[in-house]
Amino acid sequence: MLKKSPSTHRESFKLKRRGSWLALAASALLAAPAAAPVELAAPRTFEGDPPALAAAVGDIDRDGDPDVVTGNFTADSISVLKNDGSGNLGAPANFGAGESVTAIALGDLDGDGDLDVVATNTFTSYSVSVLKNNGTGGFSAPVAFAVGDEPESVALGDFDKDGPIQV
Ligand SMILES: [Ca+2]
Ligand SMILES: [Ca+2]
Ligand SMILES: [Ca+2]
Ligand SMILES: [Ca+2]
Repeated sequence: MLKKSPSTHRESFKLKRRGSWLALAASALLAAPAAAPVELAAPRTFEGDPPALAAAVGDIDRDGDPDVVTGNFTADSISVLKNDGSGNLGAPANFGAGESVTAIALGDLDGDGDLDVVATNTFTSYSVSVLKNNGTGGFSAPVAFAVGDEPESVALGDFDKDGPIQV
């Protein structure tokens, strides 16, 4: 019976390894051509309903591209700036969101598939307001829920793991 000597075995193992390293290097080169220049476009500015203290990104109108929502402290509102699909944002559509918005979060609170907005109301209200998405990026009047002193941030999650999202 022919038996491979340990050294031959090691040689073939080395060769196999070298082969896979070469393949790896080749695929890395193919995946990221070193000569491709990275160009950053000049920043563009889109305005909400100033001053906007908070911003969140999500596909508000469910057309596949990410839109921007701002929370507007002085205007007591949120602004929805829809993405035209090429990274340009449209004029802000403003929706009342309760007094002195300092933070916002997006999530499907009512489980109908679209992103709703939760906004914190801070200056005198100490509440969070929920604005429901009508499916195309329009929002209902805010419904406020009292919370503790001066909420300055908000997070959404299914804290009790029963499906629906809590604030
Ligand atoms: Ca969108
Ligand atoms: Ca769009
Ligand atoms: Ca929803
Ligand atoms: Ca909805």
